[in-house]
Amino acid sequence: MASQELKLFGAWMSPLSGMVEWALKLKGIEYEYVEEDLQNKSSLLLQYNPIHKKIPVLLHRGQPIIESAIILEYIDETWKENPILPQDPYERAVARFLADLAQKKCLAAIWMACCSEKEKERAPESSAEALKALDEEIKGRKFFGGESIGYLDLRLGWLCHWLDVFEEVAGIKVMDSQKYPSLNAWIKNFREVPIIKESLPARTELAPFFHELAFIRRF
Ligand SMILES: N[C@@H](CCC(=O)N[C@@H](CS)C(=O)NCC(=O)O)C(=O)O
Repeated sequence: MASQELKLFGAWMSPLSGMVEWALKLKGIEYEYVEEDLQNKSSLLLQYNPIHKKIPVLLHRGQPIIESAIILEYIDETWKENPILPQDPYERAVARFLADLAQKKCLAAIWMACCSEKEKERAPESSAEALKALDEEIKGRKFFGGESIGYLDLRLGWLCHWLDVFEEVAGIKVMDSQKYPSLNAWIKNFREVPIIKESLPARTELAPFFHELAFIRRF
């Protein structure tokens, strides 16, 4: 496909635009990447996502698709090669549930803890429920998708690189490798997948960026 038919508006530090890129690469789809400055959003981003004004936005044949989880499903439905979502409806439901649980109970909680002293106490307990469920789910498997990465692996991509940065920024620890050994093994396996490994932003750039962003949000 000609790349002008498919454009991704993303940002280098975002695990969500990273996730969309991983999905496109896994499927071998050509696309044009447009880096957004989130402090000074382009008129195109505001035009394509006027409600949330956020990345990622996928533009396919001039039509914008918004919300990273919806984009992931759109990609899977549009390009059938290397399926991302489980074929079984029950497995699909479980994968969607766990991805949302982790995002709401862990990612959102740790980010709030980065920005507010009060939230620091709440984040470990809130995260524990989600991390335990994921640890149970991945037990005995290399990836959530089986032998290769799939929907839940992609949706949990932030766990393998960003969680540790947010823990540093918040000054708390929620990921305990003793408590969640299977999930911890998954993090190592996932990071080793070439498409993921090659694309992870440098931690030396990610950490200062989120330290500064959290500092601004605190005031
Ligand atoms: N629910 C949205 C969240 C998107 C989101 O929060 N994007 C962030 C970057 S990771 C953003 O664009 N932030 C800019 C802003 O909030 O102004 C999704 O999953 O796509």
